[in-house]
Amino acid sequence: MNLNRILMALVIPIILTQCSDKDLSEIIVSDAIMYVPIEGSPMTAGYLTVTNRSDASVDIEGINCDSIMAEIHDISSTDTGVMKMGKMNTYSLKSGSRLVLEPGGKHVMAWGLQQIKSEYVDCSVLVSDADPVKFKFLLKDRG
Ligand SMILES: [Cu+2]
Repeated sequence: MNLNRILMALVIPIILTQCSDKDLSEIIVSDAIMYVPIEGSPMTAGYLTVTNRSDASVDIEGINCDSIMAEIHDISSTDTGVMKMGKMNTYSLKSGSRLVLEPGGKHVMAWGLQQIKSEYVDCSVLVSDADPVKFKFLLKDRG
């Protein structure tokens, strides 16, 4: 995982904000990268940061991508120390705080990327009682 962290640090952050009069335009997605799947693998992982610059808490409910299937996953360990992952429950993101998805922790799991030939994948973070926050994952090869 160390190599992944080094690669993450080298990626130029992509900050995509939406032009909107709503306060929730202050939900910012940054550093969104997704790894191209290893050959023969149906799935891959993506990482991003969601920052809440609005004055209110917001509930992050998940993710939706136009061309692939994706879920936000959380990691937990059982009593016997076995790591498990599953779909993240609704996450309350307080005003002024960040939700960081990074290797070894919460992450985006994606399926169906094999056919994608473009450099980016269009996705949205789903926020309760608000429009989805659109952003683009930059596709990266695993180094
Ligand atoms: Cu996962």
